[in-house]
Amino acid sequence: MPSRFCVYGDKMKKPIALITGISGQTGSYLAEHLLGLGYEVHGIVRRSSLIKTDRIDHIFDRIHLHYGDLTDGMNLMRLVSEIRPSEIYNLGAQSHVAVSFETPEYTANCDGLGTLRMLEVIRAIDPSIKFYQASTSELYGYSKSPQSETTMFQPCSPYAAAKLYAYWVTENYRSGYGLYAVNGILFNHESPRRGETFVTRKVTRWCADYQNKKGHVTPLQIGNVHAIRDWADARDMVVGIHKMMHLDEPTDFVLGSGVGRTVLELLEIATECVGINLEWNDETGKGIDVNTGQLVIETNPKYYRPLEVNELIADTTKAKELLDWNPQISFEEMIQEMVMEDVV
Ligand code: NDP
Ligand code: GDR
Repeated sequence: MPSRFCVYGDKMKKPIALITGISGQTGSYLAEHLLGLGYEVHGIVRRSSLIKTDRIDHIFDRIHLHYGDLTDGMNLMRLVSEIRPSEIYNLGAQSHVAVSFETPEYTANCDGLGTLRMLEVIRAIDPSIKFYQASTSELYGYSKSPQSETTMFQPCSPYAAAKLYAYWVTENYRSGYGLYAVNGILFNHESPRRGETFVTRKVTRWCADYQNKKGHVTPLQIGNVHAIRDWADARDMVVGIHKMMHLDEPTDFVLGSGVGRTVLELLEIATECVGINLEWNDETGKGIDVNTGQLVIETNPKYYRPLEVNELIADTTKAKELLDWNPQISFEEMIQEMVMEDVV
């Protein structure tokens, strides 16, 4: 059996990328994209009692995995000094907004201080290493949409506050120490590899279950159906992420589809894929299938958050102009693919 983990010393003269969060949704697509561009790809994975490398198992013999953690500064220092990457993509994070209300201190440590640790490691070891920070539209919080690189930040979760700290230290190390460090301010992005507790995948998995069990399922439990999000595809995003790392001057970019949709629209489009004709009643917080009269969706306060971001829609003018970046995969195609992924 080949080892999933790296023995050092197999350096080649090609760009070397280190990805934190390589086992996550976007990190896995980024690893594929960079391999396709001829990179030597390294990734940091956390030790866990169960192996969680499903998203990268198909490329594990082409990448180099290292045990590590963004909360462990000495570990990051050792890994970067041994791997000597030319580019670091910092995608590792406690990435769930609702969970950040339950684990705020850990979220701050991983998402906020973790970024600072990596920047300090670059400053100490080799300031020519380029750095990408996975910033987020959650930074905008209550600010009016559409949001661009110049829109005011008003974070309203421990996750967003931690990411705001990470955003600013990335900017500070760029302007203060001259690092090539960029913030990709990405709006929501999804795919068949999306984590199962984010709303798109939760909905598409339920739809697939409905199809697999011929409608014999309990109603989907949902939170705020009126939130508006800009959902793009993770595979389009990784193209833009890489482009941001190859400009004459480092600068921050917003990436998104530019279209806002409510969670209710997501529900309508996803349920239609499995033949449900959804009729939503806002007063009761329930949705029925008009074709059969079956109760298919109901609101559950368990999924409300202490604070909610109402409307996030990307203004991607800068990315279109300077990166020539245009997403290719439509929302409808993506949702259809996500539903079909779980249909057996
Ligand atoms: P995922 O939750 O799918 O992946 C997160 C990754 O981070 C996983 O590989 C996870 O490993 C790893 N990780 C978690 N904690 C640590 C830690 N302490 N040390 C090292 N690694 C850790 O997220 P996405 O792929 O969707 O997102 C990637 C990044 O982009 C995140 O930083 C997220 O906050 C940000 N982002 C995401 C957006 C989206 O819509 N997807 C939009 C904007 C920003 P493990 O498997 O062990 O948990
Ligand atoms: P978000 O994604 O918080 O935008 O963060 P999520 O899919 O969790 O929520 C999107 C919206 O849907 C509403 N919602 C529900 N959400 C979940 N998870 N479960 C439900 O049952 C449910 N019902 C309604 C939420 O309230 C919210 O308004 C994602 C993450 O990937 C972050 O890491 C990233 O920074 C941002 O996107 C941009």
